Amino acid sequence: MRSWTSPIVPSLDDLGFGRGPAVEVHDTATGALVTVDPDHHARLYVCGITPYDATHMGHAATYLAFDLLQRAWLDAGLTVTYTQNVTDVDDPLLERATATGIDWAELAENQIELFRTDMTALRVLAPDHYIGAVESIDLVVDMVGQLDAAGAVYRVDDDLYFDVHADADFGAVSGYDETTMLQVFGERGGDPERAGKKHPLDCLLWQAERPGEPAWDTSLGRGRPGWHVECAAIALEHLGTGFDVQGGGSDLVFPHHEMSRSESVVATGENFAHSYVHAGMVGYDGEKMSKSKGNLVLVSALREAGRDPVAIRLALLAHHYRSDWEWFEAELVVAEQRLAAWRIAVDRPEGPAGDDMVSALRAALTHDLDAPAALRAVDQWAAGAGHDPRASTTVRTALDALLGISL
Ligand code: 5CA
Ligand code: ZN
Repeated sequence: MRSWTSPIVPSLDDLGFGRGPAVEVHDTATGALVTVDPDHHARLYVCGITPYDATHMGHAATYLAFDLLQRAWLDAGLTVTYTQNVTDVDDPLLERATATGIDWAELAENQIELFRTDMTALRVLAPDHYIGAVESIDLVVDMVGQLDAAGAVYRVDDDLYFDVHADADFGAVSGYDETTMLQVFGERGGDPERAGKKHPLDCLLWQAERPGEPAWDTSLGRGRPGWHVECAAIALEHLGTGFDVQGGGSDLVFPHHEMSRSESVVATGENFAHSYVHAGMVGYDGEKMSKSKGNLVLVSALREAGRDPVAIRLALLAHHYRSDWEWFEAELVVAEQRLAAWRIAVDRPEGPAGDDMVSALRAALTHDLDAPAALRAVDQWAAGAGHDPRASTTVRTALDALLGISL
């Protein structure tokens, strides 16, 4: 489906700063910082929205984390291929459509469009491949066929299930023990108690048509794709096996990324992603911000209230991407003040040389995307005095290139 338009990323190399260092990020599967220094071409997959209540600050924070990763890669001289999906048919979307009396496809289209507008306003880099589940049904059918050929598919009534233990390394992403897996699976869309399954953790690949729900005629029967295989099939088609980073919020570690990885490994016999990178959860009113809890702060509502999207972006950047944190209105006020101070500082005809700040920004961001440390380095530059007439150009370029902040 149509993506949105990326902002132009200026080059620090063009200003004589050379290339930034290789990028290190935290990999959930190994629990270690790993250098993501692919051979000149980085391939990234980030799990996209389920379009029924976009875009809250938690979504925005997650997409911003992977925006920083891409900016650090670009600064290091890599080209990036970025794929993101849209879960444009799934239980929560259909439930919301039924509850509100809006056609599910129309609800999805409206929310996807709102998401595109929010991402554009926040200057988030657009995916090269922005792919919906509905337009990927053939891919899913093919992948279920590959899994079937590997002997990893079985039927419960007319639904098709993946035998997770067909993958000897099932559990490699989360590292959870079985008790934890069972509990989390039940909480996050799984069906551990369904009778007829070979193992309670086995997950749905294809769901046969239910009355009143959308369904597609395929060789698997009339029905719709399961969630995990959707992302697996889209990632493999648009990035190939062994891509660099599978990303999303930490709520997707298990079962979603675990299952997608196992399905891909069993279907292809090859590695799925090299690293699994997860953003922390943003809360509000003492709970995880989520559509189901209804405690949302929407980017579009803040924009409509006249808040500067650059300040919204800056407020999100004040938190390390891996931390869990809670949104407070006061954060936006602090960000607006910070932005005003930076704008005054770059409007000076001359200022302290920006070279140290560029080095500090690069060091912070290539070390597990430490945006808060990067912001402190800019604060320090803005508070200083000096006589470099190029300072403003350097700082504007660095902030735009590495943080996506245009002053
Ligand atoms: N469509 C699936 C992924 S395939 C999905 O999880 N959609 S979502 O709309 O619920 O979330 C979209 C993205 O935002 C996911 O990467 C998810 O991990 C992330 N996310 C959801 N809620 C939060 C939150 N409160 N804080 C941070 N990130 C969140
Ligand atoms: Zn996904």
